[in-house]
Amino acid sequence: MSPSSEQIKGCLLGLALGDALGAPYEGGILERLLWKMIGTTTEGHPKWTDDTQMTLDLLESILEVGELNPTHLANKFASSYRWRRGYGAGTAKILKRIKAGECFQIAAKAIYPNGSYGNGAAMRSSVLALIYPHKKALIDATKTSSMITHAHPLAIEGALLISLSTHYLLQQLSPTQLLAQLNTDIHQTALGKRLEIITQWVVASYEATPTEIVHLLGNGVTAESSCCTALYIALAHLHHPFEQMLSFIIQCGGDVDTIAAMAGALWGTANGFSKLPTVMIEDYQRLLNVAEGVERFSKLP
Ligand code: RVK
Ligand code: MG
Ligand code: MG
Repeated sequence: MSPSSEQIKGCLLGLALGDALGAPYEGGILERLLWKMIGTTTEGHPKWTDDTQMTLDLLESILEVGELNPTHLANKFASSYRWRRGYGAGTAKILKRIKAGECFQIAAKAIYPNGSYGNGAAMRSSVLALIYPHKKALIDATKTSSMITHAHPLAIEGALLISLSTHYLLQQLSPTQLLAQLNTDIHQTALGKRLEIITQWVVASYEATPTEIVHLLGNGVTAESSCCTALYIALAHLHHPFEQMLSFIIQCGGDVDTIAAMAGALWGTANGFSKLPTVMIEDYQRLLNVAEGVERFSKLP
């Protein structure tokens, strides 16, 4: 079944809101000072970062071509790159190499020989569940779109963890059912161990504190230290307001924009667009237009 308009807009706008509203709290004092200077549009709206930019690139590339074409997507990622969006250092180098003409297969392993294990593939993967309703196709698309910048197995499994979680939320699985499914989907030990912790907390209806979350799941820029964090926080806040989830993520600190983008996409998918806060952020209308494009695309025979 195709996702509803509420689910599509909820996922994309939830991601962008998490990113834009989380960005001022990301990183240390220097990052925050810089974002204070460059993180607002001329109309006074919060700007989003690389998380939303790469998600828009991914959707716009699929809508333009009619399918996921990794070469087209790699070029789109490269031409959208601007340092002001706060890209990870490795991804920035890869995108510059692609822009200079190197093929993405070589560029993706030019910085780290096994590829990046950052969370940059996971942060953009939730929306693939809106395009690919069948699990096998979703897994293939998640791997293909991740490999362009994040070839490391941990980054790819982090991306799968987020895209498959979105898939299960679209099917309205409960948190316990979702985690039971994910436990059979995820094979990387580092993520599997964290999934076990989340499952114990959810099954026992235990509300973990920010200190416990940071200590046991992480709040960093790697897929390993952020994907399970975002998933747990989203599941723990499914029946609470978006703003409450966001302030919890801010308390956890670290890579706030990306944890909020991933959790925001999951929360928005489960609760729908109408439940999101009505806060204006950069290019709000463009985000809605892309969501409408996805809705038309998902209804095509
Ligand atoms: C602040 C060694 C590796 C590695 C490997 C480390 C922005 C590097 C975005 C690298 C995202 C960092 C976030 C991030 C990440 C990765 N060996 N070290 N194989 N793989 N690292 O550059 O696109 O927020 O220190 O690929 O994943 O919003 O700089 O970036 O939240 O992890 O940065 O990995 O974005 P990158 P990314
Ligand atoms: Mg970012
Ligand atoms: Mg980030």
